[in-house]
Amino acid sequence: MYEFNIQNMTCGHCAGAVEKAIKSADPAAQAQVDLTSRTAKVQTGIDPVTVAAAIEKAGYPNTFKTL
Ligand SMILES: [Cu+2]
Repeated sequence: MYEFNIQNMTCGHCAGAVEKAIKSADPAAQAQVDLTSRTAKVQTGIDPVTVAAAIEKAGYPNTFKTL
């Protein structure tokens, strides 16, 4: 499980775009996107760097840590 801190995620549309980006990187990922804290908790079996890159490519620079 990883927690991503996501910049520029300011509305429901952004949260949807972030979730879509996560799923595009790993269709099997479980994602809980939280707009208020601008974070996403993600359960994934793939390299989190790949997930981070997909989120960034969608327009949301981010950092992540392992939970
Ligand atoms: Cu938005």
